Amino acid sequence: MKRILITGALGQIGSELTMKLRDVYGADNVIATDIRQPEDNPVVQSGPFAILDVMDDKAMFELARTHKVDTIIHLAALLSATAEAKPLLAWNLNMGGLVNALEVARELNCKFFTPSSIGAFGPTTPKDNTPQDTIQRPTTMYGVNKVSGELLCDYYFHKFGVDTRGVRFPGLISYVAPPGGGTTDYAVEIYYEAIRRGAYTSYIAKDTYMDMMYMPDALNAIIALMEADPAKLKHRNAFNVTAMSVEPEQIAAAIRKHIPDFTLDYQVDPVRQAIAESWPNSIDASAAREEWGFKAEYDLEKMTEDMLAKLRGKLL
Ligand code: AKB
Repeated sequence: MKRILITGALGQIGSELTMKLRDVYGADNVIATDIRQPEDNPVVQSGPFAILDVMDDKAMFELARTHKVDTIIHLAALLSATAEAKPLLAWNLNMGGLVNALEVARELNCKFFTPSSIGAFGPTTPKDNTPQDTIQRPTTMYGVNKVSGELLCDYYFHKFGVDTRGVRFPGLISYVAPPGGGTTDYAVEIYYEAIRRGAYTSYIAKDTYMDMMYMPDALNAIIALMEADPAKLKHRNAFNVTAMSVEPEQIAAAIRKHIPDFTLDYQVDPVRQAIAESWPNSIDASAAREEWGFKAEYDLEKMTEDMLAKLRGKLL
């Protein structure tokens, strides 16, 4: 990766990935784009930035061509709960944006990364230690988009030779930019509310296990996969990656080691609970470990300590 175009650069992943890639590859070599341009944002201030609607294929092509990019990281997408509320918009944006970005990668011979998700699995998928290659019959629009996206990326690799790579991200926990419209967002909100008021009301029920990962591990995973020797990749779109499988009470217990009187109660949202129940409890990341050395540094305890320290600095 030498000159990189990022879509959705102001989202949860993009806000941190852009800064990290600018550190590693040089600020001028990372062209950040999003549909809005808030002037006071570090992503906008720290290097090249352009407004881009990913539905505008010509604008995307022109930006990539004029900046001579060799890598596209396509992040712009609606998350699971929003996609369930607006399924047609989700189909149009998630699939339309992806095919536009793949076409630009094909025409300009770019490497390509886009994230898939644990949402690409469904109720008939084996729930525990979900294998890399298994049944994928998701019952959400987001999941339908993610499976279709994985297949489309594989298609562009086999048919046109585009160097497409991806991971199935679990819920990502971060203190920089909030996620929006996801099912796993509770696992971020719980930390903010622990600092703000020492209490949280979870919309996900007790005992609902989902995979999670701290953002620094997610960023390292993207870079490691994109830098991996292609000869070693048996899979491409997309690798299971995870750092922990947790349910709300376990996060609360980890928080109580730092905030002893933290309280957790529940007001379950049936829509997001149903989505969570259709996803795996835990996924198997051994293919990612074997093929490109994936490794997560943060477990629940280490992540909780860092999240709370960073949020104290940010919110208090
Ligand atoms: C969501 O909850 O929609 C995302 C995801 C797991 O893909 N965080």
